[in-house]
Amino acid sequence: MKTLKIAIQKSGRLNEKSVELLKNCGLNFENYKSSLISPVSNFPLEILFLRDDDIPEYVQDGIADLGIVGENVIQETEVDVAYLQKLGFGKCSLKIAVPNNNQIQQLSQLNGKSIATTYPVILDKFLKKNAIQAEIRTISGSVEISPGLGLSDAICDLVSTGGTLKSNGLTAFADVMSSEAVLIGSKGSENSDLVQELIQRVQSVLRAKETKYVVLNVHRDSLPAIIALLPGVKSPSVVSLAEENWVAVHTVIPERDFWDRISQLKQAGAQGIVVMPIEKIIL
Ligand code: PRT
Ligand code: ZN
Repeated sequence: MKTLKIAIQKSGRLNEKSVELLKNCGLNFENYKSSLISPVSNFPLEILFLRDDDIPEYVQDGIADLGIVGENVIQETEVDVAYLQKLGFGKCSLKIAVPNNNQIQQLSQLNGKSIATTYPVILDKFLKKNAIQAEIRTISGSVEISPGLGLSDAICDLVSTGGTLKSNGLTAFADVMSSEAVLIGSKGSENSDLVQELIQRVQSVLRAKETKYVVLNVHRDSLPAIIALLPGVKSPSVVSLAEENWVAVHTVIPERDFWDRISQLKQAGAQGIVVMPIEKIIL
């Protein structure tokens, strides 16, 4: 059987979460910082540790069958790959920002101005789409200091907490793209059974992260009200308790509106609510 290869970031913001995701998929491998390649002992897969910028091309060229990388890097490198699954981590936005005291508040005011970025391809498309004629200054890092140094009027950079912009006296005023880590594959790789097996494992881990397992006790009289609060769950398990007329309800609740749902359940008579993480949900 062919051994698959998956490329992940060697070190940096996506490394830890990528390794954690693969381990949660039940894959056994050593995560030595020094090695470039690590075999998985219980699945026909090898893990390649690379710089994130190289991952899209490795996958496009089929050197790696799969990769985990930010959407921003995929768009910037303009590769032809298959998007297999959004992964919910590494979330950030590519934004245009200007010095706080600057009068620029609208895109049209960027006409004739210069913008420093490490994302010239994405920025160029964005400016063309919005009919803005601005000069793109491509630099390789520390974009946020360039207006202060007089190198550009504005910047276009990734933002997550906004702390970097703030501490450099910059304000974001336009969103160019939002990004998160995604699982990509070489074109056609999704037809492989092994790739499908891996995608299903990844999805079962992601699904589990989005939900919590909840067990609660309730008097039988309040049971219909409790069940009405659990839409989407066709038939929660209802187990009789030793105390007459009391039951335990087992169900799953989405992480999204978890606290609202729990307080509604309490108001409807739920007691002794126990919440547990779910490892995997296999459909
Ligand atoms: O060495 P290698 O080339 O592999 O890594 P790298 O240094 O190029 O990338 P790395 O590890 O910094 O980021 C990897 C990926 O993480 C990016 O391609 C994005 O998809 C994603 N990501 C998520 C981010 C951020 N959030 C982020 N905040 N990448 C970079 N930043 C930087 C940003 O450029 C700015 O300098 O963080 C600063 C802003 O952060 P805040 O929190 O202050 O807003
Ligand atoms: Zn990089």
